[in-house]
Amino acid sequence: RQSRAQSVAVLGAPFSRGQKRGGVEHGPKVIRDAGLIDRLSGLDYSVHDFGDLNFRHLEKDEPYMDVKFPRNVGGANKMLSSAVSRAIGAGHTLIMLGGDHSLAIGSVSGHAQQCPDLCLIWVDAHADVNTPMTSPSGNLHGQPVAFMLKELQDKMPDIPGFSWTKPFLSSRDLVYIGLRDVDPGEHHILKNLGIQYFTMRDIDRLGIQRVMEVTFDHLLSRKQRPIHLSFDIDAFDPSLAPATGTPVNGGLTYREGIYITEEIHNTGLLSVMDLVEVNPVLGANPEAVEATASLAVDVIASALGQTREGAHVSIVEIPSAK
Ligand code: B3U
Ligand code: MN
Ligand code: MN
Repeated sequence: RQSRAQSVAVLGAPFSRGQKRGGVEHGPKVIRDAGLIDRLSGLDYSVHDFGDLNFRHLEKDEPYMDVKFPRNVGGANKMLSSAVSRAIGAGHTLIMLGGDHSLAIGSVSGHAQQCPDLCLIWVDAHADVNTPMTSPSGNLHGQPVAFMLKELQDKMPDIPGFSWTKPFLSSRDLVYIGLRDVDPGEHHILKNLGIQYFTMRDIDRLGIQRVMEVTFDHLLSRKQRPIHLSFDIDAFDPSLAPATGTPVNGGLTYREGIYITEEIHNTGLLSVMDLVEVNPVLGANPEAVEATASLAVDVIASALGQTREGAHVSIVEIPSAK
């Protein structure tokens, strides 16, 4: 099919310093082990697995104010940003496998270097828009969006490790879906900047179909432009995605999650997708880890065009009986 991007790149980012729990750096491995590459190849893409980035660990990395591991997070994201920019420049649709959600700083900024008019759909239980001053934890995976937003520029201190990046996104170019654990400072930012967001309560009220309609209306009605989908696996209900660092009850059902990615695929505009926060160490047993990783593969495949109704791209004719 002519309208489909023919080439998908997969890039692993085994990184966990955006939060305190070890194990999320193994996300890329368990998602690949759950069959990601074969699933994407089966969708008639040419799949380029770029492997995993090799992040340098910096021993000396004192907290800055309360911000943990600023130089490690900054350095990893700088490296990721250029890798994403290169892949998009080469014409691939890119799947970035985390790692924790601080990696979105590099992923979205690298994407924006090539596509300055991109819009961002953030699917997450959390808003991840704390500034270093509002953050209750000091964890950078709760702050990536604050690094991107132009409107927060003068609220952000100069954090060591981040001199390479500048805010590049307007608050009107961002939509959240799935929120249910928002800190007071974050809520103030959402309201004050007039950011479009859909909490789980909004999904209860409107239904996921209407939520996606309003999302695209908000982001695409003036012009068609590349979509960056940043998907935190903890957007799903913990019964479906138990192997993650900060599960919150009352999350997306399987069908709501898949509907989101199906609709994003149907726009024909998906350019980069992050899939983050799968932490195999936090699964209660191997089954919990496999369920979470296999859900990650399902939601990626769906974003790239796997349908529930099936498809017959490789079948030209009904096989003849004679
Ligand atoms: N909002 C809290 C908790 C949190 C954010 N993102 C995750 N957890 N995964 C914070 O630390 O900023
Ligand atoms: Mn997140
Ligand atoms: Mn989250």
